[in-house]
Amino acid sequence: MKIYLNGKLVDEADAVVSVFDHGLLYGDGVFEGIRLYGGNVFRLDEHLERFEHSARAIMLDNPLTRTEWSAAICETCRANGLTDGYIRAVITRGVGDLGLAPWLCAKPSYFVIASKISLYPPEFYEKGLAIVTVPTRRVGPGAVPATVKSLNYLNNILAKIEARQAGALEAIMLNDQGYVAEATADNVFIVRKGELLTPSTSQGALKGVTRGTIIDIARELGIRESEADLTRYDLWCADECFLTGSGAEVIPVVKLDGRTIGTGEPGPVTRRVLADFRRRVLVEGTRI
Ligand code: PXG
Repeated sequence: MKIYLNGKLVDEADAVVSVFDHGLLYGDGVFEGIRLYGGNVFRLDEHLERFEHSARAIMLDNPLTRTEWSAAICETCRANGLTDGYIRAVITRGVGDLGLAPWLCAKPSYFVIASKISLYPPEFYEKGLAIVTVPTRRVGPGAVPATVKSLNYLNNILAKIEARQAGALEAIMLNDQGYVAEATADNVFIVRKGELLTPSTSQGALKGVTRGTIIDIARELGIRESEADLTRYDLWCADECFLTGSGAEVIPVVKLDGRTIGTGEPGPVTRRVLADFRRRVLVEGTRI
């Protein structure tokens, strides 16, 4: 596998970063997870905009322009002969001292990995997931904003472990006020009386690219949609529920905290948006 590292393509074995890199020492950096479908990078511009915003929010110099990132991502896909896969773009604060001081890191490190990802076994797209709410919370707006896709995923990782300990594949995370924020690497939607509802970013949700795609799909299909403050009760008593993310795409949720959601099977609105999402990823995108 070829990796794009600090401006050039190198062999995987040579794609190494220093133990003094602050991305490793402190989780000081940002990333994007992007999908490639049939030789098209899905919503690349939106991912790169979020990437820029994440970097700006943590005052991290972005070493490449949007055009340069786009070229680097496409080049890495081509170099690996990929037509379908998962792309990870990362910027770290770079190599520094054993102290927090980011200003002592001379220059950011940056890289692109183009590979494969498989998140949930296919049968769960048919029958839906049974998930749980976990104790670990999404951070509030007073900390690093949840809209920053930073290299520190420990809250989400703890949530994932807690879900697994409860026998579930995924978790609902609440914010510090107890409102539903999102899942560990996915946004959450419910359907209530035909309307799609999803938490706003101010409740601790990442501004997911897939979430944005679902909102676009809903508008095109004439399905009412809006952002809403949701509690666990709203999810338990929803007609339908599903999660969205670049990895998971659109995955139905049929049970939360032991309560069956709706009929206990993926519902009609979920199936409709899932089908349209799958159609759309094949026709939209940036040719590599
Ligand atoms: N919330 C969080 C916390 C995420 O990390 C999403 C929502 C969904 O956003 P997008 O833009 O993907 O619709 C994410 C995305 C991985 C992986 O490597 C993580 C994500 C996406 C793809 C793969 O586990 N997170």
